[in-house]
Amino acid sequence: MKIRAGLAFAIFTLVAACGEVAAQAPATAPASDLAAARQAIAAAGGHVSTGSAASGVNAGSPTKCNAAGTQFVEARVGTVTDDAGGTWAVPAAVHPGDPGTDLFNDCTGGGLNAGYAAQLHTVVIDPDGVEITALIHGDNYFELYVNGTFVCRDPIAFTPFNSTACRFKAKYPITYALRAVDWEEHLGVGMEYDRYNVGDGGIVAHFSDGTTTDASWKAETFYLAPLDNTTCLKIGAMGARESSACSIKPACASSARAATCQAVHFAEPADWAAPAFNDASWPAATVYTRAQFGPKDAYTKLEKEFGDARFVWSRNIKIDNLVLLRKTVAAH
Ligand SMILES: [Ca+2]
Ligand SMILES: [Ca+2]
Ligand SMILES: [Ca+2]
Repeated sequence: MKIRAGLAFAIFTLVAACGEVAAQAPATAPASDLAAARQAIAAAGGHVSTGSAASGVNAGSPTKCNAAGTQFVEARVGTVTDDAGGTWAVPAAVHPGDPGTDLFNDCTGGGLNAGYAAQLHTVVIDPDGVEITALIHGDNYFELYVNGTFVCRDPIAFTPFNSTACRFKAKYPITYALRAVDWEEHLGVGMEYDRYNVGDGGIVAHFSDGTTTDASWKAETFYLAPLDNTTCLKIGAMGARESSACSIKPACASSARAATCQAVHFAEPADWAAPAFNDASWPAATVYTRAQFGPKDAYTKLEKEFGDARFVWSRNIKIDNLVLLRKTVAAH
């Protein structure tokens, strides 16, 4: 989500690679390649920032867990400025709405919530529609929109991993839209933990009308980081973002060089979740294997409920950090 700011100039800081054991040489590219990549990204509506946000604010998530022993990291949202002076919430601004019903929450809940079905409430989108329950597990954060209307959001945007159920009433054709975020601790450069790990994303969802996440969904990325530079990002003929060539271990991914990491931002279309939104230019969702996704208890303890729903994301599960996914179901 783009917030307008006054004109500013990004300062590119070169950080000396001293004191790092087995450090990689900083990735470089010919100036003409760098300029061409910037031009292609700008033509597609993309913006580039360098380095991390100075600070962040809580992202509507817990500030601590009740139980000790959980892998808790507070979810915070920061702001970075791109090289044209625009500002961006990183990794993403969050919707302030309903956090749904816990399926699994070992932070502020008691772990597996076997009685979730009795605790659901219905978000009425179309009064003459059908009642559908969604089960969703995202690494790390999701928002669900149905027929353009917000239904629920993930109550824990970072860690520990959790899963959520939401119920709604909607009329076919139904447009399902998931806003998914791989959260980060080093805001603006796509990394987590003291070791500056390049985190990965992924989401799996099962709807009680039989709809599940799979390769029939569309998925496009809106925030990519960390990048040594932007030459790895290819822009397709219709503006689709292809980041498969972007290294999942960029040379800037360390405490010593994180200030040189770059990120690419695209504004989320205001109507992206609406049935009428044209997603023809969006690529198909990429399905990831169980080994690639590495599901935790929040999924594995509910594996039967998730059925044959697949783990999906856009084309780079590490570098693509804010992914919008859509699928329209004609009728049932
Ligand atoms: Ca979560
Ligand atoms: Ca993650
Ligand atoms: Ca990531």
